[in-house]
Amino acid sequence: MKPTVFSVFLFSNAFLISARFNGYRSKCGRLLQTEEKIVGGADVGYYKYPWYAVLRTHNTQLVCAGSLIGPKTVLTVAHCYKPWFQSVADGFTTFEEIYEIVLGVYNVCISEKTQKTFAAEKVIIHEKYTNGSAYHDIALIILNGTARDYTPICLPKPVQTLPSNGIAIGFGKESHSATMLPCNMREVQLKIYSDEECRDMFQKNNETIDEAVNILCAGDLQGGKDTCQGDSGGPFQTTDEDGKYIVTGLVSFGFGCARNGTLGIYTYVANYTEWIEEKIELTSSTEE
Ligand code: 4AZ
Repeated sequence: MKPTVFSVFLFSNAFLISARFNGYRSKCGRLLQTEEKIVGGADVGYYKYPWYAVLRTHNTQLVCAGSLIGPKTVLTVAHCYKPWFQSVADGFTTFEEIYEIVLGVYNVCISEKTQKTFAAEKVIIHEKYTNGSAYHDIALIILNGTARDYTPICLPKPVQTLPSNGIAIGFGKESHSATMLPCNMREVQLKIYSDEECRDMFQKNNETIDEAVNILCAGDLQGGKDTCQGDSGGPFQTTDEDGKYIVTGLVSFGFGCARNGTLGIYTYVANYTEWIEEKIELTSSTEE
């Protein structure tokens, strides 16, 4: 009996591995059209990034964002839930009830044919995130339906070689003082700074950072290029050697927006790849 059991086990394992390799997530990181636009704080021009998820409270405009990483999984930041921590603790609401999740968005002000709205079946906030903390700013949303029609963005490998630039996308404010959000998705190319430059930037802004390893600093020390309010949770993307898009960072916080001498702070996703995989596996066996 034993050899049979053993071979069945091997077979099922091999099957799982090949399903993983050929599955939905292996097609990650491809733009909808190959046409490329010039970046630098500009309208992306067309429905281009299929993994971008808009998080909005019911019947209001966009509040936060996320990235589709699996057929039912959206990656976002924990601080998008921060205003509701007390209401959830008091039993007035649940994290799941707060946002509706819209995929297929280029113009957030209209109802586009490509758009589809989901509800959250489950929200998983990083266990080490504490209300108001700058660290472990990461969360997962399990959707109430499958989003297989939308291409996910690729997750970084746990050990990632960083290029010198990345691209942030979103519907956030176009300046710190702006009162309106743009309708069309915008993108900006940002420089990636070293941990040392990042620590230095914190110090110069009279802040300290003890866990710089889990964050990434990107932007432009000269000012003028940054993410801002409304961009939170969205991806800071880099491309790999095949041109596939990777969610290298998550828009987390900053010192105002685009100010000279400041950089934007992004959750460094590579350090959470295992956390993400573990949560996805626990949530669903059909994720791939
Ligand atoms: C915000 O308020 C925010 N410049 C997000 C990102 C940055 C600043 C503020 C980075 O959600």
